[in-house]
Amino acid sequence: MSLIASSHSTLVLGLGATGLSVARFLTRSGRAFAVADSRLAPANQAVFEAEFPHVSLYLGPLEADFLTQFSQVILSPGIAREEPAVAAAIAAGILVIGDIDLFVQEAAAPIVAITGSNGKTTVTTLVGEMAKACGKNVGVGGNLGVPALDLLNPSRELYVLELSSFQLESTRKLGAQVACILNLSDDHMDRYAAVPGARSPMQAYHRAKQRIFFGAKQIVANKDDPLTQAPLAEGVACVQFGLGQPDLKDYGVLQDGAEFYLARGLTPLINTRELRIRGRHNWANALAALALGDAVGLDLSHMLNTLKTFNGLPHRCEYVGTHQGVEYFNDSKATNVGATLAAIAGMASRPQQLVLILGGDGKGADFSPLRAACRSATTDGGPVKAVVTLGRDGSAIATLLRPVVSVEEGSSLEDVVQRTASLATEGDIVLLSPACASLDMFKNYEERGAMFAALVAQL
Ligand code: UMA
Ligand code: ADP
Repeated sequence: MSLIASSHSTLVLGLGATGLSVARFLTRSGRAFAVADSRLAPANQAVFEAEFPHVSLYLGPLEADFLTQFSQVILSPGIAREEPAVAAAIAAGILVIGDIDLFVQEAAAPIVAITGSNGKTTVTTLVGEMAKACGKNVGVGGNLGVPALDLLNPSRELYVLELSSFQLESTRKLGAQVACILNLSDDHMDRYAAVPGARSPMQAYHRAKQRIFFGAKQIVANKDDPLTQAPLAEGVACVQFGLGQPDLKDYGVLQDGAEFYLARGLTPLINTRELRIRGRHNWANALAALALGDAVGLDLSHMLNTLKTFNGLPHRCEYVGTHQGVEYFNDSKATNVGATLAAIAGMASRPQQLVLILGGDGKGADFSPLRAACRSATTDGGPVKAVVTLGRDGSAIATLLRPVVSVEEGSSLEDVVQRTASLATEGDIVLLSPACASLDMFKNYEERGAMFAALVAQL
């Protein structure tokens, strides 16, 4: 990659959804820039060339000598700061920031900032729906849906952003009105394997997530997960949520006989039976949404109405059909172990036994917590009747689980669905909750989930 036109001082690095949104933003702002991508033929090349015919595009392996010719680099989240050419540019004093930094400089309305290993999209969508129910002009996006810069509009009254650790790594000072890490468990350990100065990949991942608190005016933290607490919360209002009985002004769960209520302090707010989204992890998500909404002044009764009507999102413990008395659920968005543990716990509260589909690209995760969750219904009084594995890390998961539960290894998703149909009997549940990313076999988790639903429909 060599620099042909050296008149640019800003380089947009990466031509994905983020890169395009940055290019649009810089064009609107009248600022010159060039674009680069390490791939020789990125998928968005044609879109880019049609929309920005006069902007230079450099394709091919990244080189430090090239990056250091710019005064600032706007880095896409899919490229790590540890990538050698990027690390060299940072070491050489080049300003390397992300799209969220540009967003913050421009956004005039308060920001609700949400991160975590699981539940981000659910909580972000919920808070967005709550704000809409209150009549607010709200921009909802970030790591989900519309990239942050494409949400910018002077008429906005509120922004609700889902932020990934990849985005937060390159964000200097977010300054959110309220910021929250919902929970923290192993994810993206392959990306965080080699971060200089970190004791472990998990510590590097945690540090990236904690950047969400920089400049926050209020914090919402998960009482049940110490890693979600802000390190320097002094002088910053902090409200907690959790699944236990809440302290005054915090959010939690009150039990009255067989009934459970989401509550603030001693005040019950809503019976959990009134929620459409299922599972105790979704009680936690609803509590987080209430706390975040309250922090930006949303009206309680509108927020509670939203909880009563919000049906949840596709690919998250989504019911997709029944065949011969067996219910099939698509939780393809469970791309890490923590999400699968929550799905098993949620489903295990029902009397049915589970036939579980696991496997894909584990992103370097430790699968061992799955062993305790996958106790056999036949020999151990556990919730799982059988496991069928799939994909790159399927065999590793099969080897781990064989001592505790019956396991079969599938060769394709078609084969896996056929096997689950033979293993499950009337009254059982088949749950696709892979604990892995899909990218070894599918375009994305949506394609995996849609294919699963289609195969179930064909049974
Ligand atoms: N890539 C290259 N070379 C480049 C640039 C990118 O090989 O020069 C590769 C990356 O390694 C990655 C892919 O291209 O495999 C996409 O990277 P990107 O940074 O261009 O991604 P975008 O299309 O801009 O999408 C990103 C988020 N993707 C990632 O962080 C990987 C999207 O989240 C997000 O919706 C979008 O910005 C808008 O904000 C997706 C995601 O998977 C859904 N996020 C991860 C997650 O949720 O776990 C973090
Ligand atoms: P994210 O955007 O963080 O990936 P989603 O709301 O899309 O979160 O949910 C992703 C997966 O995590 C789904 O499989 C869902 O069932 C599960 N999940 C949702 N909320 C939680 C939670 N609070 N704790 C654990 N798992 C969760």
